[in-house]
Amino acid sequence: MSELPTVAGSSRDREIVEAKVIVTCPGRNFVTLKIVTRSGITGLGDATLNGRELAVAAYLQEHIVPNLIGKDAGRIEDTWQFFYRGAYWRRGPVTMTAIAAVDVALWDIVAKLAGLPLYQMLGGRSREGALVYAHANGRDIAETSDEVRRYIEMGFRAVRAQCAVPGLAKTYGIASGGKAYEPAETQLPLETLWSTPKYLEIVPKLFEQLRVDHGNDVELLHDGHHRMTPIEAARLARSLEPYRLFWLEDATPAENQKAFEVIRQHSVTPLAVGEVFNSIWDCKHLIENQLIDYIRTTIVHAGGITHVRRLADFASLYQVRTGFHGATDLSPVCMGAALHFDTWVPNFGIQEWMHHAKETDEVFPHDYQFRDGRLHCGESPGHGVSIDEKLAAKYPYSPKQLPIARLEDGSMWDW
Ligand code: KDG
Ligand code: MG
Repeated sequence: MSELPTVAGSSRDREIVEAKVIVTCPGRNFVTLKIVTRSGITGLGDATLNGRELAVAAYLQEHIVPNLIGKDAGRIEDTWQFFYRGAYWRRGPVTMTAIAAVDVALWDIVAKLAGLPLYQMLGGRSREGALVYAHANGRDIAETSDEVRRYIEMGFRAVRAQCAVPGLAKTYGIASGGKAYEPAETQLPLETLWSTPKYLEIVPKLFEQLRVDHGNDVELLHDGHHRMTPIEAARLARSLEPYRLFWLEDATPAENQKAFEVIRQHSVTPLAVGEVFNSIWDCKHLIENQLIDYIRTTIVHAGGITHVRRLADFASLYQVRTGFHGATDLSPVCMGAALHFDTWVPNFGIQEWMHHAKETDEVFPHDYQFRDGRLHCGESPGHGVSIDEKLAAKYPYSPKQLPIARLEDGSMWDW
Protein backbone atom coordinates (compact mmCIF):
# COMPACT_ATOMS: atom_id res chain seq x y z
CA MET A 1 0.00 0.00 0.00
CA SER A 2 1.36 3.48 -0.86
CA GLU A 3 2.79 5.69 1.89
CA LEU A 4 0.38 8.62 2.01
CA PRO A 5 1.57 11.13 4.61
CA THR A 6 -1.31 12.64 6.58
CA VAL A 7 -1.73 14.89 9.61
CA ALA A 8 -1.81 11.68 11.60
CA GLY A 9 1.54 10.47 10.24
CA SER A 10 2.44 7.89 7.64
CA SER A 11 1.40 4.27 7.87
CA ARG A 12 5.03 3.49 8.78
CA ASP A 13 4.76 5.85 11.79
CA ARG A 14 1.53 4.14 12.77
CA GLU A 15 2.96 0.62 12.56
CA ILE A 16 2.32 -1.31 15.77
CA VAL A 17 5.66 -2.37 17.22
CA GLU A 18 4.60 -3.48 20.69
CA ALA A 19 1.47 -4.74 22.45
CA LYS A 20 1.63 -5.50 26.15
CA VAL A 21 -0.92 -7.03 28.53
CA ILE A 22 -0.75 -5.50 32.02
CA VAL A 23 -2.50 -7.26 34.92
CA THR A 24 -2.68 -5.33 38.17
CA CYS A 25 -4.72 -5.24 41.40
CA PRO A 26 -4.78 -1.71 42.86
CA GLY A 27 -7.82 -2.29 45.07
CA ARG A 28 -9.23 -4.80 42.58
CA ASN A 29 -8.07 -6.64 39.45
CA PHE A 30 -7.73 -4.96 36.08
CA VAL A 31 -6.37 -6.11 32.71
CA THR A 32 -5.07 -3.41 30.37
CA LEU A 33 -3.75 -3.63 26.82
CA LYS A 34 -1.06 -1.13 25.86
CA ILE A 35 -0.26 -0.72 22.17
CA VAL A 36 2.79 1.22 20.96
CA THR A 37 3.45 2.54 17.43
CA ARG A 38 6.78 2.97 15.66
CA SER A 39 6.56 6.74 16.24
CA GLY A 40 6.17 6.09 19.99
CA ILE A 41 2.47 6.87 20.41
CA THR A 42 0.78 4.65 22.97
CA GLY A 43 -2.86 3.65 23.27
CA LEU A 44 -4.62 1.92 26.17
CA GLY A 45 -7.64 -0.38 26.20
CA ASP A 46 -9.42 -1.94 29.18
CA ALA A 47 -9.72 -5.75 29.02
CA THR A 48 -11.18 -6.48 32.45
CA LEU A 49 -13.78 -9.24 32.79
CA ASN A 50 -14.61 -9.46 36.48
CA GLY A 51 -13.67 -12.83 37.99
CA ARG A 52 -12.43 -14.17 34.62
CA GLU A 53 -9.57 -11.71 34.11
CA LEU A 54 -6.86 -14.18 33.16
CA ALA A 55 -8.99 -15.77 30.43
CA VAL A 56 -8.97 -12.43 28.58
CA ALA A 57 -5.30 -11.81 29.41
CA ALA A 58 -4.41 -15.19 27.85
CA TYR A 59 -6.67 -14.58 24.82
CA LEU A 60 -4.88 -11.29 24.22
CA GLN A 61 -1.41 -12.59 24.90
CA GLU A 62 -1.67 -15.83 22.94
CA HIS A 63 -4.09 -15.04 20.14
CA ILE A 64 -4.21 -11.29 19.57
CA VAL A 65 -0.81 -9.76 20.31
CA PRO A 66 1.08 -11.84 17.69
CA ASN A 67 -1.44 -10.69 15.06
CA LEU A 68 -1.14 -7.03 16.02
CA ILE A 69 2.56 -6.55 15.51
CA GLY A 70 3.21 -4.90 12.14
CA LYS A 71 -0.40 -3.73 11.63
CA ASP A 72 -1.26 -0.09 10.88
CA ALA A 73 -2.84 1.37 14.05
CA GLY A 74 -4.91 3.66 11.83
CA ARG A 75 -6.89 0.76 10.36
CA ILE A 76 -9.30 0.50 13.26
CA GLU A 77 -12.26 -0.92 11.37
CA ASP A 78 -10.22 -3.45 9.45
CA THR A 79 -8.53 -4.63 12.65
CA TRP A 80 -11.93 -5.03 14.33
CA GLN A 81 -13.22 -7.09 11.40
CA PHE A 82 -10.00 -9.13 11.35
CA PHE A 83 -10.41 -10.23 14.97
CA TYR A 84 -14.21 -10.61 14.84
CA ARG A 85 -14.78 -12.28 11.49
CA GLY A 86 -11.35 -13.82 11.16
CA ALA A 87 -11.39 -15.78 14.42
CA TYR A 88 -14.27 -18.02 13.25
CA TRP A 89 -15.46 -18.12 16.92
CA ARG A 90 -17.55 -14.96 17.17
CA ARG A 91 -18.98 -13.13 20.18
CA GLY A 92 -18.87 -14.23 23.82
CA PRO A 93 -17.56 -12.17 26.75
CA VAL A 94 -13.90 -13.23 26.53
CA THR A 95 -13.55 -12.62 22.78
CA MET A 96 -15.50 -9.36 22.78
CA THR A 97 -13.59 -7.97 25.78
CA ALA A 98 -10.28 -8.75 24.07
CA ILE A 99 -11.44 -7.13 20.81
CA ALA A 100 -12.67 -4.11 22.80
CA ALA A 101 -9.24 -3.64 24.38
CA VAL A 102 -7.59 -3.52 20.95
CA ASP A 103 -10.27 -1.22 19.54
CA VAL A 104 -10.15 1.33 22.37
CA ALA A 105 -6.35 1.39 22.32
CA LEU A 106 -6.41 2.10 18.57
CA TRP A 107 -8.99 4.89 18.92
CA ASP A 108 -6.77 6.36 21.66
CA ILE A 109 -3.74 6.27 19.34
CA VAL A 110 -5.52 7.76 16.35
CA ALA A 111 -7.00 10.58 18.43
CA LYS A 112 -3.56 11.31 19.90
CA LEU A 113 -2.05 11.36 16.41
CA ALA A 114 -4.72 13.83 15.34
CA GLY A 115 -4.15 15.85 18.53
CA LEU A 116 -7.86 15.66 19.37
CA PRO A 117 -9.96 14.45 22.30
CA LEU A 118 -11.58 11.16 21.30
CA TYR A 119 -15.15 12.55 21.30
CA GLN A 120 -14.08 14.86 18.47
CA MET A 121 -13.14 11.86 16.31
CA LEU A 122 -16.65 10.42 16.80
CA GLY A 123 -18.47 13.51 15.59
CA GLY A 124 -17.93 16.10 18.28
CA ARG A 125 -19.65 17.25 21.41
CA SER A 126 -23.41 16.77 21.82
CA ARG A 127 -23.60 17.83 25.48
CA GLU A 128 -21.72 19.62 28.22
CA GLY A 129 -21.14 16.55 30.34
CA ALA A 130 -22.47 13.06 31.01
CA LEU A 131 -25.21 12.76 33.66
CA VAL A 132 -24.00 10.09 36.10
CA TYR A 133 -25.66 8.07 38.81
CA ALA A 134 -24.04 7.05 42.05
CA HIS A 135 -24.67 3.97 44.24
CA ALA A 136 -26.46 4.45 47.57
CA ASN A 137 -26.94 1.40 49.73
CA GLY A 138 -27.71 0.68 53.35
CA ARG A 139 -28.55 -1.94 55.96
CA ASP A 140 -32.10 -0.61 56.18
CA ILE A 141 -34.36 2.00 54.60
CA ALA A 142 -33.21 4.82 56.90
CA GLU A 143 -29.52 4.17 56.21
CA THR A 144 -30.14 3.94 52.45
CA SER A 145 -32.05 7.22 52.55
CA ASP A 146 -29.14 8.88 54.42
CA GLU A 147 -26.80 7.65 51.70
CA VAL A 148 -29.07 9.06 48.98
CA ARG A 149 -28.98 12.40 50.84
CA ARG A 150 -25.18 12.27 51.01
CA TYR A 151 -24.96 11.87 47.23
CA ILE A 152 -27.49 14.63 46.59
CA GLU A 153 -25.38 16.90 48.81
CA MET A 154 -22.31 15.97 46.76
CA GLY A 155 -24.11 17.26 43.67
CA PHE A 156 -25.49 14.04 42.16
CA ARG A 157 -28.78 14.41 40.28
CA ALA A 158 -29.32 10.65 39.96
CA VAL A 159 -28.82 7.90 42.53
CA ARG A 160 -29.27 4.13 42.42
CA ALA A 161 -30.70 2.83 45.70
CA GLN A 162 -30.33 -0.72 47.07
CA CYS A 163 -31.29 -1.81 50.56
CA ALA A 164 -30.48 -4.98 52.54
CA VAL A 165 -33.38 -7.43 52.49
CA PRO A 166 -34.70 -8.10 56.03
CA GLY A 167 -34.32 -11.75 56.98
CA LEU A 168 -31.38 -12.39 54.62
CA ALA A 169 -27.87 -12.45 56.09
CA LYS A 170 -26.22 -10.65 53.16
CA THR A 171 -27.64 -8.78 50.18
CA TYR A 172 -25.49 -8.20 47.08
CA GLY A 173 -24.67 -4.54 46.53
CA ILE A 174 -24.77 -3.58 50.20
CA ALA A 175 -21.52 -2.48 51.81
CA SER A 176 -20.25 -4.34 54.84
CA GLY A 177 -17.96 -3.12 57.61
CA GLY A 178 -18.24 0.56 56.66
CA LYS A 179 -16.34 -0.03 53.39
CA ALA A 180 -17.64 0.82 49.90
CA TYR A 181 -19.30 -2.25 48.37
CA GLU A 182 -17.15 -4.22 45.99
CA PRO A 183 -18.67 -6.67 43.47
CA ALA A 184 -16.00 -9.40 43.83
CA GLU A 185 -14.83 -9.83 47.39
CA THR A 186 -13.59 -13.39 47.91
CA GLN A 187 -11.17 -15.80 46.21
CA LEU A 188 -13.89 -18.42 45.75
CA PRO A 189 -17.53 -17.33 45.39
CA LEU A 190 -19.27 -16.42 48.61
CA GLU A 191 -22.54 -18.40 48.86
CA THR A 192 -25.44 -16.13 49.84
CA LEU A 193 -29.13 -16.89 50.43
CA TRP A 194 -31.86 -15.21 48.40
CA SER A 195 -35.62 -14.81 48.77
CA THR A 196 -37.60 -12.97 46.11
CA PRO A 197 -40.77 -12.72 48.30
CA LYS A 198 -38.74 -10.95 51.02
CA TYR A 199 -37.11 -8.68 48.43
CA LEU A 200 -40.47 -7.75 46.88
CA GLU A 201 -41.74 -6.66 50.30
CA ILE A 202 -38.97 -4.15 50.98
CA VAL A 203 -38.25 -2.48 47.63
CA PRO A 204 -41.54 -0.53 47.17
CA LYS A 205 -41.29 0.61 50.82
CA LEU A 206 -37.75 1.84 50.18
CA PHE A 207 -38.75 3.98 47.20
CA GLU A 208 -41.86 5.29 48.92
CA GLN A 209 -39.64 6.58 51.74
CA LEU A 210 -37.02 7.97 49.35
CA ARG A 211 -39.64 10.12 47.60
CA VAL A 212 -40.94 11.34 50.99
CA ASP A 213 -37.41 12.20 52.13
CA HIS A 214 -35.96 13.62 48.90
CA GLY A 215 -38.86 14.80 46.74
CA ASN A 216 -39.23 14.31 43.01
CA ASP A 217 -36.26 16.22 41.59
CA VAL A 218 -33.63 13.54 42.08
CA GLU A 219 -33.63 10.65 39.60
CA LEU A 220 -33.84 7.28 41.36
CA LEU A 221 -32.72 3.97 39.89
CA HIS A 222 -32.80 0.36 41.06
CA ASP A 223 -31.02 -2.84 40.02
CA GLY A 224 -32.84 -6.19 40.28
CA HIS A 225 -29.62 -8.12 39.47
CA HIS A 226 -31.51 -10.59 37.24
CA ARG A 227 -33.20 -12.31 40.20
CA MET A 228 -36.93 -12.18 39.38
CA THR A 229 -39.21 -14.31 37.21
CA PRO A 230 -41.13 -12.38 34.52
CA ILE A 231 -44.33 -12.05 36.53
CA GLU A 232 -42.47 -11.08 39.72
CA ALA A 233 -40.60 -8.44 37.75
CA ALA A 234 -43.88 -7.16 36.33
CA ARG A 235 -45.30 -6.92 39.85
CA LEU A 236 -42.29 -4.97 41.11
CA ALA A 237 -42.25 -2.63 38.09
CA ARG A 238 -45.93 -1.88 38.59
CA SER A 239 -45.62 -1.35 42.33
CA LEU A 240 -42.78 1.16 41.75
CA GLU A 241 -44.77 3.32 39.33
CA PRO A 242 -45.84 5.92 41.94
CA TYR A 243 -42.16 6.61 42.71
CA ARG A 244 -41.26 7.40 39.07
CA LEU A 245 -38.01 5.48 38.69
CA PHE A 246 -35.51 6.53 36.03
CA TRP A 247 -35.16 2.80 35.45
CA LEU A 248 -35.53 -0.68 36.82
CA GLU A 249 -32.43 -2.60 35.75
CA ASP A 250 -31.89 -6.30 35.05
CA ALA A 251 -35.34 -7.30 36.25
CA THR A 252 -34.99 -10.85 34.90
CA PRO A 253 -32.15 -12.89 33.37
CA ALA A 254 -32.15 -11.74 29.75
CA GLU A 255 -31.59 -14.99 27.86
CA ASN A 256 -35.40 -15.27 27.77
CA GLN A 257 -36.17 -11.97 26.11
CA LYS A 258 -39.91 -12.72 25.92
CA ALA A 259 -39.90 -11.98 29.66
CA PHE A 260 -39.69 -8.28 28.86
CA GLU A 261 -43.03 -8.49 27.03
CA VAL A 262 -44.63 -9.67 30.27
CA ILE A 263 -43.13 -6.76 32.22
CA ARG A 264 -44.16 -4.25 29.53
CA GLN A 265 -47.74 -5.53 29.48
CA HIS A 266 -48.12 -4.62 33.14
CA SER A 267 -46.03 -1.53 33.76
CA VAL A 268 -44.74 1.81 32.48
CA THR A 269 -41.63 1.78 34.70
CA PRO A 270 -38.68 2.29 32.28
CA LEU A 271 -36.48 -0.79 31.84
CA ALA A 272 -32.71 -1.09 31.43
CA VAL A 273 -30.69 -4.17 30.60
CA GLY A 274 -27.51 -5.31 28.91
CA GLU A 275 -24.46 -5.11 31.18
CA VAL A 276 -23.78 -8.80 30.46
CA PHE A 277 -24.44 -8.52 26.70
CA ASN A 278 -21.51 -8.73 24.30
CA SER A 279 -22.85 -7.74 20.90
CA ILE A 280 -25.59 -6.00 18.97
CA TRP A 281 -27.15 -9.43 18.42
CA ASP A 282 -27.90 -9.77 22.14
CA CYS A 283 -29.75 -6.44 22.07
CA LYS A 284 -31.48 -6.54 18.70
CA HIS A 285 -34.78 -8.21 19.66
CA LEU A 286 -35.23 -6.12 22.81
CA ILE A 287 -34.53 -2.89 20.97
CA GLU A 288 -36.51 -3.43 17.79
CA ASN A 289 -39.51 -4.65 19.76
CA GLN A 290 -39.25 -1.63 22.06
CA LEU A 291 -39.11 -3.85 25.13
CA ILE A 292 -36.47 -1.72 26.88
CA ASP A 293 -35.73 1.98 27.30
CA TYR A 294 -31.99 1.95 28.09
CA ILE A 295 -29.22 -0.29 26.81
CA ARG A 296 -26.36 -0.88 29.28
CA THR A 297 -23.97 -2.85 27.06
CA THR A 298 -20.51 -1.38 27.54
CA ILE A 299 -17.52 -0.53 25.47
CA VAL A 300 -15.25 -2.96 27.36
CA HIS A 301 -17.51 -6.01 27.11
CA ALA A 302 -18.96 -5.48 23.65
CA GLY A 303 -16.15 -5.05 21.18
CA GLY A 304 -15.15 -1.47 21.89
CA ILE A 305 -16.16 1.85 20.43
CA THR A 306 -16.43 0.49 16.89
CA HIS A 307 -19.12 -2.03 17.81
CA VAL A 308 -20.97 -0.08 20.50
CA ARG A 309 -21.28 2.87 18.11
CA ARG A 310 -23.13 0.56 15.73
CA LEU A 311 -25.33 -0.63 18.58
CA ALA A 312 -26.12 2.92 19.77
CA ASP A 313 -27.04 4.03 16.26
CA PHE A 314 -29.37 1.04 15.93
CA ALA A 315 -30.92 1.82 19.33
CA SER A 316 -31.50 5.44 18.30
CA LEU A 317 -33.95 4.27 15.59
CA TYR A 318 -36.19 3.03 18.41
CA GLN A 319 -35.61 5.88 20.89
CA VAL A 320 -33.66 3.57 23.15
CA ARG A 321 -30.93 5.47 24.96
CA THR A 322 -27.56 4.46 26.37
CA GLY A 323 -26.93 3.85 30.06
CA PHE A 324 -23.47 2.29 30.21
CA HIS A 325 -22.43 -0.04 32.98
CA GLY A 326 -19.78 1.65 35.15
CA ALA A 327 -19.14 -0.49 38.24
CA THR A 328 -15.67 -0.58 39.81
CA ASP A 329 -14.76 -3.67 37.81
CA LEU A 330 -14.65 -1.58 34.63
CA SER A 331 -11.34 0.24 34.78
CA PRO A 332 -10.75 4.01 34.51
CA VAL A 333 -9.59 3.29 30.94
CA CYS A 334 -13.09 2.05 30.10
CA MET A 335 -14.62 4.99 31.99
CA GLY A 336 -12.51 7.49 30.02
CA ALA A 337 -13.50 5.93 26.68
CA ALA A 338 -17.16 5.70 27.78
CA LEU A 339 -17.23 9.37 28.75
CA HIS A 340 -15.92 10.46 25.36
CA PHE A 341 -18.58 8.26 23.78
CA ASP A 342 -21.25 9.71 26.10
CA THR A 343 -20.15 13.24 25.18
CA TRP A 344 -20.81 12.47 21.53
CA VAL A 345 -23.61 9.87 21.30
CA PRO A 346 -26.89 11.57 20.31
CA ASN A 347 -29.10 9.09 22.20
CA PHE A 348 -27.29 9.34 25.53
CA GLY A 349 -29.33 8.53 28.64
CA ILE A 350 -27.08 8.26 31.70
CA GLN A 351 -23.72 6.84 32.80
CA GLU A 352 -23.16 4.70 35.90
CA TRP A 353 -20.26 5.81 38.10
CA MET A 354 -19.19 3.83 41.13
CA HIS A 355 -16.09 5.54 42.47
CA HIS A 356 -12.85 3.58 42.12
CA ALA A 357 -10.54 3.06 45.09
CA LYS A 358 -7.82 5.65 45.67
CA GLU A 359 -5.12 3.12 44.62
CA THR A 360 -6.98 2.47 41.34
CA ASP A 361 -7.11 6.19 40.54
CA GLU A 362 -3.38 6.48 41.32
CA VAL A 363 -2.46 3.65 38.92
CA PHE A 364 -4.72 5.10 36.20
CA PRO A 365 -4.31 8.91 36.18
CA HIS A 366 -7.24 10.39 34.27
CA ASP A 367 -8.64 13.56 32.85
CA TYR A 368 -12.31 13.06 33.71
CA GLN A 369 -13.81 15.14 36.49
CA PHE A 370 -17.11 15.33 38.35
CA ARG A 371 -18.95 18.66 38.34
CA ASP A 372 -22.62 19.54 38.87
CA GLY A 373 -23.90 15.97 38.72
CA ARG A 374 -22.03 15.22 35.51
CA LEU A 375 -18.73 13.69 34.51
CA HIS A 376 -16.66 15.72 32.08
CA CYS A 377 -14.29 13.76 29.87
CA GLY A 378 -11.56 16.39 29.50
CA GLU A 379 -9.88 17.85 26.45
CA SER A 380 -6.51 16.14 26.17
CA PRO A 381 -5.87 14.08 23.01
CA GLY A 382 -7.11 10.49 23.12
CA HIS A 383 -9.38 9.15 25.88
CA GLY A 384 -7.47 10.94 28.60
CA VAL A 385 -6.49 7.94 30.75
CA SER A 386 -2.94 6.67 31.25
CA ILE A 387 -1.27 3.99 33.38
CA ASP A 388 1.60 4.25 35.85
CA GLU A 389 3.23 0.91 35.04
CA LYS A 390 5.75 1.03 37.89
CA LEU A 391 2.98 1.54 40.41
CA ALA A 392 0.81 -1.10 38.69
CA ALA A 393 3.62 -3.63 39.15
CA LYS A 394 3.39 -3.16 42.93
CA TYR A 395 -0.12 -4.64 42.96
CA PRO A 396 0.04 -8.30 41.82
CA TYR A 397 -3.06 -10.15 40.60
CA SER A 398 -5.25 -11.44 43.41
CA PRO A 399 -8.01 -13.89 42.34
CA LYS A 400 -11.49 -12.68 43.35
CA GLN A 401 -14.95 -13.80 42.25
CA LEU A 402 -18.51 -12.54 42.48
CA PRO A 403 -20.80 -14.15 45.08
CA ILE A 404 -23.46 -16.67 44.07
CA ALA A 405 -27.07 -16.89 45.26
CA ARG A 406 -29.00 -19.91 46.50
CA LEU A 407 -32.63 -20.04 47.58
CA GLU A 408 -33.32 -20.76 51.24
CA ASP A 409 -33.83 -24.46 50.38
CA GLY A 410 -30.33 -24.61 48.87
CA SER A 411 -31.20 -24.45 45.14
CA MET A 412 -28.87 -22.41 42.95
CA TRP A 413 -30.52 -19.17 41.86
CA ASP A 414 -30.07 -16.60 39.12
CA TRP A 415 -27.87 -13.57 39.09
O1 KDG B 1 -19.11 -7.62 37.65
C1 KDG B 1 -20.45 -7.48 37.96
C2 KDG B 1 -20.73 -6.10 38.50
O2 KDG B 1 -20.19 -5.11 37.70
C3 KDG B 1 -22.22 -5.89 38.58
O3 KDG B 1 -22.81 -6.82 39.42
C4 KDG B 1 -22.54 -4.50 39.09
O4 KDG B 1 -24.82 -4.85 38.52
C5 KDG B 1 -23.89 -4.09 38.64
C6 KDG B 1 -24.08 -2.69 38.29
O5 KDG B 1 -25.18 -2.37 37.82
O6 KDG B 1 -23.15 -1.90 38.46
MG1 MG C 1 -26.35 -4.01 37.26
